Amino acid sequence: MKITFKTAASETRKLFPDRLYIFRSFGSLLLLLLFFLVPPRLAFVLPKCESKNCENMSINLRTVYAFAREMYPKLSTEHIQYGTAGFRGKAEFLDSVMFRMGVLATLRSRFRSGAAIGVMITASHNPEPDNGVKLVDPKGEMLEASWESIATDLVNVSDQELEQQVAKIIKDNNIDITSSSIVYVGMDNRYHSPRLLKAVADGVIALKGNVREYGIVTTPMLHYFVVSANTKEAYGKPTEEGYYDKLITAFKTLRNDQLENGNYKNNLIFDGANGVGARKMLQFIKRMQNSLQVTVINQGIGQGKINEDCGADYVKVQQRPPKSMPEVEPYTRCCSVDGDADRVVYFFSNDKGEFQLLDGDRIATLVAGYLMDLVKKCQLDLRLGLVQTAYANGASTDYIVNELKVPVSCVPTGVKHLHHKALEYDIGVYFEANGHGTVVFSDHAKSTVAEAAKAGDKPDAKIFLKIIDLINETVGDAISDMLLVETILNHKGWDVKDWISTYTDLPNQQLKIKVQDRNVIATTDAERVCVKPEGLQIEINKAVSNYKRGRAFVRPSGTEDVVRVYAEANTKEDTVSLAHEIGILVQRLAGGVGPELVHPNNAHL
Ligand code: 16G
Ligand code: MG
Repeated sequence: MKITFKTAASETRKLFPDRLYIFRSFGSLLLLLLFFLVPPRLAFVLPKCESKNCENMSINLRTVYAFAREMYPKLSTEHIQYGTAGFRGKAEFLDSVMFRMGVLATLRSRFRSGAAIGVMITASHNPEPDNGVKLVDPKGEMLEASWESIATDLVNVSDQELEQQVAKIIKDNNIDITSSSIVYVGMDNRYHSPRLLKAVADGVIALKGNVREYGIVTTPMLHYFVVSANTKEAYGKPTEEGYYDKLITAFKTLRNDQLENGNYKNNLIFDGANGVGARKMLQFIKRMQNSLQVTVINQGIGQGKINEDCGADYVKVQQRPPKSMPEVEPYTRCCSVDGDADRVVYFFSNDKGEFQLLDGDRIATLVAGYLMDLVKKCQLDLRLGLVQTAYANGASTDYIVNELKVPVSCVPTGVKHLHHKALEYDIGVYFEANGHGTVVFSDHAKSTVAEAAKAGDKPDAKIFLKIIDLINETVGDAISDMLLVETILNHKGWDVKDWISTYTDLPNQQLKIKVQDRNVIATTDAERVCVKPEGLQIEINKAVSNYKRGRAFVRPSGTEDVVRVYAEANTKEDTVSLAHEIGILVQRLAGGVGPELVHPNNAHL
């Protein structure tokens, strides 16, 4: 078997000309030598390889331990868990985690008969000192749930136990360790990402796997590469240029020569969160030849830190514009993406200077309404459904049910739950309120649309086909979603005023409550009902019943050590009071720590 170890993309080199990198490559060479010299302890030798893509070889698991001990020792004994966003934490403790995830991705690739597996190094919307890692399965989905616990066990064993643990994974999953494998690795633009990428690559090498490094890319780009490779390029070319080409060709065709239409103006402010999204947007601009006029702010050049006072999470949670906003006319369309560009939200200021948010729910309703129209215009027999989480604003759900008349379902937080549910429809639109989402089309839907387009008598079917091309189905993709929103607004001749007037959001508020152990909270019914601790839901119901259009729920966070509270009601004042009441209930009944919550109206007392 060939061992390929491509160097990181030149972009990365330019940005991070660090000697450590060279030193570490040298270190890897030494360890590779060791690979062949150490006496085998746990060696898997298969006399004959069934696969065409591999040669007779032995894998010496001692190498995994040797790499770990010499280069990626485990520095922390704190137990960490593979959650909705993979592993996340302070970058200085992640080297050993990354190395082990390189090992695991190789095993996973072999388990999935040599299909490409992705490893993305990013901490998304977290602050700059954090980093993280998540694995991408062959069809572009998040790592299968049963392997999340395998990943958790693998990163938590000591260096001494590592060799044994890897052997256990191989045995338990009946993995042909000599078969071919390929791991695709990408990273965001945090300064520690290249170091961590090297650790992942070394994990792959320790098992004689193949690795392809994509350098600095957005999370959705990496998903796209994985799916493109595994579909033998039916989805697209698994290169950065292939990605731009696919989206831009579809976007330009859909726009045609009509750059402005009705109230739609061809200008957009794009907040790149000082992350990789800004960098890639600049690449898009170069290639789009003004079919969309974009001004990129928070480009990540100079002092700006990733996600600091900017980006989709900041704009959504703080309900205010990001830093570095230029003076713009009221109602100018603006959007913000997060640090790894898999979320997007829109916003603008009205003529009173008030901030207005168009979040994931708004994008979902815009997209679902538009696709529903296309289905009707083309007279296609396709089932369209929309998937939301409990965080979706009640007004958006009412609008979907009563106005759009689209079936809607609610699932627990986390992309994998939404994605999974969306696959049940011919056309599944899914979005979290935080701007994370996309559309998935069944094979049946794609072939139905393609046939209609071929028939030639339905111009809308041709548009529909290009819309499918414009969407990155593999996962929420901020840039693809943004191009889709721009296309729909352009086709409808809408500005932000038209868009926001479709329905009126209910005021809503979120709180974070610190408790001794957030796992004392257990929920059911897509996190809308709390079943533990006993009695809490009864109290929540009582509180909610006092507020007109009141709704509230509590859930343990999957990414932070807190319990999250969500409340909405008819007025801002009611929402604040309801959120406060629920927060107090959590503190009292679920082991709150720290001082009791103060009602904002009494904060000055
Ligand atoms: C992760 C999820 C995101 C979810 C968020 C909730 C993925 C790829 N990301 O970032 O979808 O909204 O967690 O965080 O699934 P929380 O559990 O801390 O509220
Ligand atoms: Mg993200």
